[in-house]
Amino acid sequence: MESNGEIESSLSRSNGGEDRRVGLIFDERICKHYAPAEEDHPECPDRILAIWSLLNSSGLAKRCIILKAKDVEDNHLALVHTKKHISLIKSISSVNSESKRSRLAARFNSIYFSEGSTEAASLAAGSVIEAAEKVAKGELDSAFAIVRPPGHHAVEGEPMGFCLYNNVAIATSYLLNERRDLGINKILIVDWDVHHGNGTQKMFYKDPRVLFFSVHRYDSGTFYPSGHDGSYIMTGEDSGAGHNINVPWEHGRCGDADYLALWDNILIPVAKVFNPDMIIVSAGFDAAIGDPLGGCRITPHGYSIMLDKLMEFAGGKIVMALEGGYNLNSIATSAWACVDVLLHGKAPNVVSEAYPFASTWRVIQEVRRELSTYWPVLGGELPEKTINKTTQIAILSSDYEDKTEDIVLSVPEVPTIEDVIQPLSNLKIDLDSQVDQEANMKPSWRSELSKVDVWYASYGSNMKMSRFRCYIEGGQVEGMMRLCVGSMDKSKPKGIIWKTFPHRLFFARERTATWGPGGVAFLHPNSNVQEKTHLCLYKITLEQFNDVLLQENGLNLETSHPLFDSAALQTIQTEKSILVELVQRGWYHNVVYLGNEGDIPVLTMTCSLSDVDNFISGKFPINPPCKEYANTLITGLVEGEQLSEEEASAYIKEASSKPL
Ligand code: Q9C
Ligand code: ZN
Repeated sequence: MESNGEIESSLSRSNGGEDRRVGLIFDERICKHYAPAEEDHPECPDRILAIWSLLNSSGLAKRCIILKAKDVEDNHLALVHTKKHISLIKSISSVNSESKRSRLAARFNSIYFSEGSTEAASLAAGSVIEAAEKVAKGELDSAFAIVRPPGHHAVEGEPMGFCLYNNVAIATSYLLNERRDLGINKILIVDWDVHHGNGTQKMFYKDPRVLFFSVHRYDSGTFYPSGHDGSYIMTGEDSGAGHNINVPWEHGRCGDADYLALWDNILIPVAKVFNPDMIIVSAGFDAAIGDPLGGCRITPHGYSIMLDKLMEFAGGKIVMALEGGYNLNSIATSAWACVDVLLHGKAPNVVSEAYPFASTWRVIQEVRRELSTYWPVLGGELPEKTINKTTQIAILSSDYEDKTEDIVLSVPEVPTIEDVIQPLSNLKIDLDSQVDQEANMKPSWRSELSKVDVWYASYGSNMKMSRFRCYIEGGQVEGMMRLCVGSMDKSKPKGIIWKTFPHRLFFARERTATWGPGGVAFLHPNSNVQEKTHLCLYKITLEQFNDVLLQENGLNLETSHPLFDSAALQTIQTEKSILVELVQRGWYHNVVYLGNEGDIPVLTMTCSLSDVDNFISGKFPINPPCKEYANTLITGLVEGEQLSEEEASAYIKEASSKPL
């Protein structure tokens, strides 16, 4: 038995004993596993340093119980790995030429070795065991093993996908097989790494004591580790039938709304029935927003809600083990958000305005159907009104407070790295050079997106050519209360055409910075055959489209990332609309795809469906446009030879008065 005294004495709480006992395992020796210098590998030692630095500088680490890493014992490795695999990993430290190690590593899928790999792998596996054992004993309420190399791709007989030993599987097996005395008989493994946990799945595929849940990008079996092991039809075998749950996203860009829909409609209901004695999280942070490999969009706040929802099980006995995650800022802030939840067991309560993708509901329904024979709680269709709220990818946002400006830009409640990492001085991340680059040169997204054409479809004041030109060339026309900066690329539209679309035009909000008091135009994001709205289409580049989107939402053009990139352009053609989360507080943050003109996609920007709900309920005001604004629209329609002046006035009047 470990002495409780040792742990108690290392406790130092900053908030009067309200914190739960959270263990953190960190050990610098784990940095001795690194890729050959010329490789510039994403799975690098800085990952754990970034997390550790932020936990310290933010003050969270000192509220936790810090534990040193422990080496794994051979017999514990042997619970899930073959003798051959174990001796391979152990042999690496004695292979002392880099070229020999490279040749050895090349025999495996996505693996590198350094001289210190043996030690790091041993410490990673040993630490997750240590964390799990202390939580099982009740010496800790929960723990986070900040370890690498990661583990969930490693299979019985070989390393794979940056993983040497399967750390989580080893700890799980250890508790279930070697420490029956601790009373942990059922373990839920939640693998939220963006990649499928193929190794872990295999190890417990027939084991009913383990409920393995993995949510990952699948992309029809093309996303790493590729193949069909990550399919939802893989539900477990023999007595483990039903105890393997895969949720395979069809594409990237999934964010908080998608993951929360999944939590609420699959994971949490099943966890209630399974009633685990402990939860082990394969906590990769490569589904985080900003990750270079994942392409998903979970915010730190999203992670905190996902984790918080798990806290109601097993008396909060949660062990987190780091897996992937390759953007240093993203993994540090995500880990920070998780530790914060472990400490007080409550995620900040924020109302979600966002809806999942249509494809997310599709996947959730498929998984529910597949598993409902094992988990009756998943039986029955989801309510129409739930699954109809779709198509928008987004993050959580707070309520609109300020209704007096076009945009309400306030401090986001999710801390950015700038909010929390600023005080870090001992961190060797090359943040500065990145910032310099962004300040001095045109970011590369601009030249990339300047090669792509889109039709930007306008239904408001931009129908008037001279007004729209302010967004391209910069300027201010009659009735406008402020100057537009214009786009970076000031070249004229390559074409202009008019079309009508079956979407409702309406006017809402109280006043705008540009036009003063009165509502501004919105297009209902959903189509309706009863409606016929005139839109003026400008053929501009995707780069210019981004600059229009930025200006419409009151943002600065000096942005290091596009709001709407080529991937978004791909996605929107199946999803119909995309909520641009970076401008979630802007009014025109919903980009809607209206079809193709020739072979060029037609895009417009409007409010989100949830805003429409708020306009209907009266939470946000509906208002006719002010005179100057209405006149701009009318002259736009007249100059464009779409309607006579009388017809145009009647058209605007109808849109301003007809109930939504
Ligand atoms: N074309 C983890 O996140 N990618 N592993 C290889 C080869 C490997 C990710 C791409 C990604 C492994 C733990
Ligand atoms: Zn991963």
